[in-house]
Amino acid sequence: MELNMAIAETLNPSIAGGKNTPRPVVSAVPAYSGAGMDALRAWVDEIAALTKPARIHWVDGSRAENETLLRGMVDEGRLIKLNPEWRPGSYLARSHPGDVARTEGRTFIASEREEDAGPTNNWAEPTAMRAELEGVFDGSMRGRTMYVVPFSMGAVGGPLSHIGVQLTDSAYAVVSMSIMTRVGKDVTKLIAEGADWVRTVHSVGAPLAPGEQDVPWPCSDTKYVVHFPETLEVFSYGSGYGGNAILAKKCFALRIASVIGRDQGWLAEHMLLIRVIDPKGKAYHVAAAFPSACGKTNLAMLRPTIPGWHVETLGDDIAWIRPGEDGRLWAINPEAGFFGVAPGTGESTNVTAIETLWGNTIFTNVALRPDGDVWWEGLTDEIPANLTDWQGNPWTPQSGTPAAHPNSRFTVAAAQCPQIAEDWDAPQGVPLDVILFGGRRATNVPLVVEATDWAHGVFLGSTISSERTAAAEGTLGELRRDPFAMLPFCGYNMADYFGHWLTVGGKLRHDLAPRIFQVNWFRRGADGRFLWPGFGDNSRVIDWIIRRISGEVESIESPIGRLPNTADLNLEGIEVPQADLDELFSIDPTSWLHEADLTEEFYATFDGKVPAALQAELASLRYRLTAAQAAATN
Ligand code: OXD
Ligand code: MN
Repeated sequence: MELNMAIAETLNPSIAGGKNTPRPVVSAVPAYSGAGMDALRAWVDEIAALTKPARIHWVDGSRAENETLLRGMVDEGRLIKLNPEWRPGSYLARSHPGDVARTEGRTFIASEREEDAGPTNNWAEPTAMRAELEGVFDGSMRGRTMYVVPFSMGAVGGPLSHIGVQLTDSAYAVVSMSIMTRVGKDVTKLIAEGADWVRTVHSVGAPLAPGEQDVPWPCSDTKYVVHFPETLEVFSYGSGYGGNAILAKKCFALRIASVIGRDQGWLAEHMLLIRVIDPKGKAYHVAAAFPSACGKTNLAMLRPTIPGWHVETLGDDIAWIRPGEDGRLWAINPEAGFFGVAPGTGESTNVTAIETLWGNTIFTNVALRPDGDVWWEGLTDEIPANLTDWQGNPWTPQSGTPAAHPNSRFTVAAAQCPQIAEDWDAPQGVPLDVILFGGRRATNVPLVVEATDWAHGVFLGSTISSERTAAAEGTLGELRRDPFAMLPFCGYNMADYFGHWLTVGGKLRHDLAPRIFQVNWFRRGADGRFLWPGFGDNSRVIDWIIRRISGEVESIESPIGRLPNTADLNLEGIEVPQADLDELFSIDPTSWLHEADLTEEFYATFDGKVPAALQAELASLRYRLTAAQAAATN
């Protein structure tokens, strides 16, 4: 597909890439000038000289351009247009069966010093990695269009925002980036005017020989997702899927931004962001970190079951959080869309998400209905007849495989969410009142516990973990550590990251710092039953938290933090037996001492770098637990 050929120009011959490589045809270069623009063009030329695309298109972010791209992808068989009667402006993409998720094993932090990547990241020596990448990217875009995608995370030009450019040979990545970020010429203008920007390069790694027939989802068996934190660059190769291709998301807004935040005194977090409005109309802002599969999107779009409470969505995945001059923490959602997991999202679990997906959505790897709409497990109780599965094969419940891939996704603009806050993209963000850390724990961790102070809250964040739920993922019941839900997303040594959290806390006004709580919706009774109904009823926990920070209710001291008096929980309209409530908050000092041993083992993996303040938290936790154990046996 040729875009905007009327304004095509021929590229600087110096980048033609040798006698056998025809010069790429270039379209839609914005007419800005200045040193910033020169630097951008020089970089585009440099990457084009390496990757040797047939065409280069500068994305202007216009609606017409987006429509041309989508139409082209349908014509080329890369997207299926859904029936506009059910799902206007929406498309289905089917990935290669081997390209269905982020590839953590092939994700690298190429920092100068190995210890700056830390034990939770794959480290690569940067000079050697650059040489390796030059090899794999050499000619990787042959026969394809290289798109130049200028994007802003946060409102364009906002005080908490950052900008970047993604070069990609995937039109799917371009249309996805256009939903997930603010893409357009106004970003290029900022670059031309001298703004700092992050360089990201993406290739699906499937060059086309002349006349070669393309496939709907090109990708490569060889994959790399490499971050250079010192030079703020990302190189991703071989995958067209999600976080491997939408480089603004996990690669930039978390891994690279966490490094920028470390250096500039702010936090890039894997957190949802909501505004909770109490029955008196007072608004509170809550940021919450949850590992995958812990109901994060559901909480981001919570519909409280208790009368009088409202939740407005601000973000579902990432928050950038900065101390303000007023001594509070201010947060933005840097993204512009939701890239959510489809399976399990349904009328009964997340009606807001379902309403958000009414149209203008790109679905990937979900099932197709014969009427041209989509379906996935959990969307409806009833399974529609004659489905086509995510790989394009006829499917029935007897097929023995899921109709939609378990990591199938929807990509949709945040603005389509019916409960999005009116000011969700306000450049200055919102002041945070509460930070939540959650995991999926069948045992030990109570429904909610309040940190005694900031350092204790950081300690709680550093110990987030979930039990492995299936033998295939490891030993059943074994803890999978996911501190701050950032394990795969922290761009530097996580021990330094814990220290950075302590430092940021030190810059806040003691009385205005957000209060930190740990939550666990997933505790089970001895009979294996969930003890807490979850979903909309999680608003009852938020209600207690808000009344707690407003000074309306007292808490009970326990060895692991402050617990609610169960009589203070608003349980009107639901039946939770007192025995279940007691079990939800029961603390067994012996198993908690074992938990403390596991935390010590985890901390030991950081070679003595875990901050002394957190070691002190661990020591005092043990002291309190030992005292409680002694009291229980006396
Ligand atoms: C995501 C993730 O895709 O956290 O958001 O894995
Ligand atoms: Mn996420």
